[in-house]
Amino acid sequence: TDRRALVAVDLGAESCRVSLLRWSDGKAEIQLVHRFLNGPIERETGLHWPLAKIIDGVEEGLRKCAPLAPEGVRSIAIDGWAVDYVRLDENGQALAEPFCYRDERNVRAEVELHKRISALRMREITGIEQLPLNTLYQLYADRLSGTPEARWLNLPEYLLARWGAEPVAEFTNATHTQLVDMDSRNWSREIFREAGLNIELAAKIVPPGTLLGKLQGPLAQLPVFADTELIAPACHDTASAIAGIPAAGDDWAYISSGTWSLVGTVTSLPVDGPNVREDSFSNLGGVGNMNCFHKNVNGMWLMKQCQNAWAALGHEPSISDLLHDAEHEPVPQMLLDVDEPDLLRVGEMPQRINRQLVAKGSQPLDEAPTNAPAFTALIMHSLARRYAETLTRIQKHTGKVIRRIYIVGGGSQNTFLNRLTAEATGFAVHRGSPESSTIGNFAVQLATLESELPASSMEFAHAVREWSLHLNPPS
Ligand code: LFR
Repeated sequence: TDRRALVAVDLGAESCRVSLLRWSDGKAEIQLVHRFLNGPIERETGLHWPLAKIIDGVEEGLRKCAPLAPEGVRSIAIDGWAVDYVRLDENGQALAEPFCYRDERNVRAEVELHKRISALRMREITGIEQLPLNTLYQLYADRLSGTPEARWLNLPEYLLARWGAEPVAEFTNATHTQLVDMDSRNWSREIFREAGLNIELAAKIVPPGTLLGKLQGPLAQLPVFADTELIAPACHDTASAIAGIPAAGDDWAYISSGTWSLVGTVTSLPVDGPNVREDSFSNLGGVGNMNCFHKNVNGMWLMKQCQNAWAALGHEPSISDLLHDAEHEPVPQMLLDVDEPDLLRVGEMPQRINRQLVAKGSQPLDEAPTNAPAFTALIMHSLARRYAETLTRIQKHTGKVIRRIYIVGGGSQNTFLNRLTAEATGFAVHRGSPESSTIGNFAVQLATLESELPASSMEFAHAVREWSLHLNPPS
């Protein structure tokens, strides 16, 4: 067997990671090689991602892998947050920095687009939660602003293409664009047509676990990268994180906890019906044709935005200190609606939170940065309650009996929130890996490289699960 190393890149809204998997005595060992901070940047044209910085950071990570893997690198795969995309010129070069999905332009695009195609019809076709951040509304916003149409790729697929991969739209990531027909599992001609978008400019959809060609360019000059495959993992980080959960049975739900909290459960088929639509749950593509039935709930975004506001006033307590102090705060009287659109926006988070409290007839919190623990407690209690409500709805819609929750992603380290979540839901909380996206990314690479082709999607899902069991340290 080929015992060369593997590389997984995981792009996060707050930080990006490059990890290396090497073999030692037949066992895979994962090491975080490079991590760099990320975040949306306010430019004159709106809220963007620093594309050049992301590219440089990933390249630096890949270069750092070289001396650590003298045996050579067999493959590289990239996952990241969904929906954002890079527009390309004829040579496949980026035309501009991608917009960040939180840019305000999507709000108007959503209103305008629904004059042409109803939210209900869109829901029937795609089966997903209608969020203004979805790629569809962003492409429509481009249209409204007179931006010339161009070929586009979601960000992880763009980076793969940049380093030599065939340009594709990986299925799990494509489902989050709100442009995919959930029955045909392909681009929806109807939605493209009604939105006046050119379907020819979207890339071909491929399943997670597709070989996309060899690494090319200057990096491929390094001997360790001389014969390295580029692989599409589940390019949607959440689908990767779910693939990285080592659970058996059918009685578990997940919370993929990072900037967002994705609260849901895996099903074999999409879950639909009028109540599901009303509740606005998503059916998103999962690895091996599985369906990720979940809802976007706000997450560590609330904390990060508060921390930014306090830092601007010179107050920079660590997150662990904040959580520790928050545990000793009294239980808040009034909880937040964490998913109110105002709390998904950038900046002034303590003020936004207080505006909501006042609108609900409650007292605002003291905004002095020294009162950060009270804000932290309010956020944590409010998230836990929202998780519990969401999980109740999930059981109703799926008919499943949930007994356990796997919490994965960076937020899984938050023992205060985990405790509140256990209390609010009554379920056993299992702490999965904080790097579950990376584990799922590697598991898909291994299933792709090691399986006898052609594997059915069931076999593929099974192989990925076996690998994710192997990669998750037993708890
Ligand atoms: C998590 C995530 C969510 C998606 C949001 C925006 O990182 O990918 O699944 O809804 O970011 O892309």
